[in-house]
Amino acid sequence: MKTILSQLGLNNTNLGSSTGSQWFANGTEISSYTPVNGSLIGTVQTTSNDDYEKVVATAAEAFKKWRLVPAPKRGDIVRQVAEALRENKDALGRLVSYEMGKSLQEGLGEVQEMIDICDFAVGLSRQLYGLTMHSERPMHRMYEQYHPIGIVGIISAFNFPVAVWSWNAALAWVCGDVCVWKPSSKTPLCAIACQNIITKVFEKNNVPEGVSCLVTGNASGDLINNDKRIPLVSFTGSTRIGRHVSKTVAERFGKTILELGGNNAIIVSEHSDLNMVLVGAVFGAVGTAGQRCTSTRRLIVHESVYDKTIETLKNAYGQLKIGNPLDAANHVGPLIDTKAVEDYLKAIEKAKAEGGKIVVEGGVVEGAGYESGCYVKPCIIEAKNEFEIVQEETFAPILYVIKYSTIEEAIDLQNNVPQGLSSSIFTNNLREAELFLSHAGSDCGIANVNIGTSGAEIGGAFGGEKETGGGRESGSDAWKVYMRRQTNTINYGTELPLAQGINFNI
Ligand code: UN1
Repeated sequence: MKTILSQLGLNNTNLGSSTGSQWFANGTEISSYTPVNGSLIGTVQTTSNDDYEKVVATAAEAFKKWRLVPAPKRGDIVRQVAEALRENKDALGRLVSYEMGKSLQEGLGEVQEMIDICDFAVGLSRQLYGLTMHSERPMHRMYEQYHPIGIVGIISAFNFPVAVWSWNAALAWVCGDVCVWKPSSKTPLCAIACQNIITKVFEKNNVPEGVSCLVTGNASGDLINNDKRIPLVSFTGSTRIGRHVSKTVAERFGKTILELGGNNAIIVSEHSDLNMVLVGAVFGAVGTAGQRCTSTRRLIVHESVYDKTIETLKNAYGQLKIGNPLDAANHVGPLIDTKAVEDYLKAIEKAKAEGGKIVVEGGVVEGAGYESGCYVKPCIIEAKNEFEIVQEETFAPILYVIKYSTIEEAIDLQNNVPQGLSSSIFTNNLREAELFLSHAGSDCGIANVNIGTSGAEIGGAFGGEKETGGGRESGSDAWKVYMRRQTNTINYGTELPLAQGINFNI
């Protein structure tokens, strides 16, 4: 790990506020411990109010220059960011795995998502299309343009410590915006490593100081939320904090992109291919130790295949290896910290108290190799959808299994939670699949057929409805939120006819 940390420019003590080449350090210190073995990886000096001022003032100046760089040129720089990420994929993937605790495969996958979104953004930099419209008046032309919006505040979560930032930053940069990133205080080193990678590329291209900024420490989050100089805040995290971010930013008429909790379900139809269900459901429930927004939390199973599905799952869970996520033999790594372990244990107790039946026993794993106290057993509980605990998102590998009889009932159960991020159905029945995707089907931002709930590709817009917050990031036309839209009407005639046929004679 030592060589990896030095390759990524990380020391024992790191500065946590940056505008690019410049770093500031006047704040308090936070320590980053790995959940892998509980040891200290390094400390970070967080952002003081003064540091924050310097960062945002530099970002505001940088925006004035960056917005004038032609979009395809900005895209070319993002292309080089993708190259730098390719070179650092292994090191950064390992750091993600070590600091956050996800398996190395998933750590590498996360860096791949960063590369993919950069590639996407490069193409986008030659598009950013607006429409042209036909004017109702003679010798008039109408069209719309998308202009850069300004400073984008990005507040990201520990579970995807690098990818979610890149979804925002890569798009924002090609759109002509500058970014101020506040990463999770649980994974600050991943953020500093990214800033180091970016800075090298930006310096080489004489990108103005302040196009990519970093602030750390939880106080910085609220400074961003309240900052009128920041027209857009993209927040990923819990519904509870998201509600606060949403209100605070709305109060000053800022815009938000909210990616909040999920309570994602897979419907297992009697017409499904159970082998496929197995991979989708088990990866969905235990991947990233159940700490993805898209993790599978509920399995809604048709009564005719219920017992068989449970048996198959039990067998699969019996094979799962829990342990050091950097060891490729292990499937399940640790939770992020011991507080998350407490929440996991409480959720299991609550499910039992509400009448849940344990199918696969949970618990904390102890002994050699598990000294951090963060390793837990993925568990399965038979439950009812209306249980209070089933209605909540617990960021841990707990899978609730629920029985259904008709497809309409299954869709109702799937929709009947406060969150609306990801959903899926496993079926080979065309009618069921189409019903699930129809207006009367899943109410989520993501609805899949014969694919699990997690592992979305970057090409689609990512996000969800209801308490998930309604934001969309990543692919499709999610870029539009990072720009301000302007409608332009041009009169190239010699008369000034008014719209709506209004006569105004003077
Ligand atoms: C998240 O958990 O915040 O779809 C993002 C997925 C990943 C992204 C998850 N591509 O599971």
